[in-house]
Amino acid sequence: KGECDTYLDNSEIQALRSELDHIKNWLFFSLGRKVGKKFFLSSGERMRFHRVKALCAQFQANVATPRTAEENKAIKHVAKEAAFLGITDEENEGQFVDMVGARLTYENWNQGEPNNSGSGENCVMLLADGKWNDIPCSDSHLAVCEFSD
Ligand code: NAG
Repeated sequence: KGECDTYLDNSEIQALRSELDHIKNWLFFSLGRKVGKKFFLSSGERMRFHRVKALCAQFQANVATPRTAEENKAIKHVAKEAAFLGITDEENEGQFVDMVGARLTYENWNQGEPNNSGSGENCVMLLADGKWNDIPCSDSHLAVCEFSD
C-alpha cells in the first residue's frame, strides 16, 4: 500500500461535499445564472460560432440554448453583449434546430426574423433585449456555455 492510499470516512466525504456546495453557491452568485440544473457562464470573449462550440465542448458544456423564457432571461443576464445561441439552420435552410439537431420547442425571434439576410444567416444571436436574430456563423459574438450539475 502506497502512502497515497488514504481513505476518507463518511463524515469527511460529507464535509467535503458541503464545502463544494458552498463554493458552488459563491460561483452561482457572482459569475452566472442558474436555472434548474443548468448553469450559464460566459468566458467574456467574442469569437466565431464554430469556436464557441469548440470552447464549450472543451469544458464538457454546450453552447447556451434557451428552452424556456426563464432560461432565455438567464442567458441575457450572463451575456453583457450580443451572444451566440446553440441554434442553427446550417443543415436545412429555415429549419432551426439545437446542437443535436432537434426541432425547437421554445423560440423568441425578433420581429421579422429569421430572415436569412444578405449572403445567408445560419446562426442565432441573442439581442440586448433578449430577442433572437439570425446572423452569419462567421460573425464574432460572445461565447456563453451551459453547464449541468
Ligand atoms: C441586420 C442584421 C440582420 C437583421 C437585420 C434586421 C447582421 C449581420 N445583420 O443588420 O441579421 O435581420 O439587420 O434589420 O447583424
